[in-house]
Amino acid sequence: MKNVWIILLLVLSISLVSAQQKHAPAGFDLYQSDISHGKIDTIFYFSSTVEAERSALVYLPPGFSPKKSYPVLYLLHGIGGDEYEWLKNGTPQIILDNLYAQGKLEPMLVVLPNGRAMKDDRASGNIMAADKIEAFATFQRDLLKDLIPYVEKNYPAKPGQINRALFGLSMGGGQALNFGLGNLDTFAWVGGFSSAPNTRMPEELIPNPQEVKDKLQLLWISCGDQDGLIQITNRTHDYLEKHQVPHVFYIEPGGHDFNVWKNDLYLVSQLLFKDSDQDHQ
Ligand code: FER
Repeated sequence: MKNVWIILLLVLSISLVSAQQKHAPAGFDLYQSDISHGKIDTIFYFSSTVEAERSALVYLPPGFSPKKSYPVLYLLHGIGGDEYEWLKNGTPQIILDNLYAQGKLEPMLVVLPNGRAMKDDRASGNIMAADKIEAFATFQRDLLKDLIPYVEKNYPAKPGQINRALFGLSMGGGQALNFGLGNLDTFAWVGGFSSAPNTRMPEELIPNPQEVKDKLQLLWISCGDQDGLIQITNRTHDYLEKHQVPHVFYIEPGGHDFNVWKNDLYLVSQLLFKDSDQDHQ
């Protein structure tokens, strides 16, 4: 009988340690041929915002069935990227396939949009040009009025705020925080990875802390400890802490690159669309 208790205690302590693990294990982003794989669609939607046809990618989970319905994660790219950036450099399809194989994810659709809402939305020429930066702000309207309605009409997406997540890296992190916190009736799961200077100042971003507390399931802000933009994540965190808004604040080893963002996706994806119990930091 004593042995049973010792074994139980051991199992409990191991699971507690692994629950606190804050870094993806080796191999999390390596393709495995012997598991089920998701599928990537390219979609074309008419944007009334840009007055042009625009493209985005949709990753469907392994075992996807049009007879089921799924919550949706919108995952945004950075200033030098487009709808292919995550796929090429972050391999979300591999990271998520591996997590699905381990039963660690709630099945979801992942939409990879182009967050530069203008006619020429390629990351060419001067990516810092004023009109291109402006297009990252314009994308809010495209996302809300054009892309989300297209996705929800053409895919078996579960409707409602509770079934929409908005995350992004750098410029996309700023977009996710600005648009997500500015539209609390549309998104319930919001976060920025290494968010860029397009992130609104905290007082503007969260004018009503109580509403964020009431409406969000998850608010995540993370950044690499060697990232020159860390001050933006820190200032957001300081404000959230001051106003006692629950959020995950995660400073991890690394710079402004996909080593950090892949790890963020690995961690965040496991929290989405599940009962949340946010860290109070
Ligand atoms: C800036 C520095 C970085 C800026 C944007 C970025 C708009 C974005 C970086 C990225 O998306 O990786 O001053 O201003």
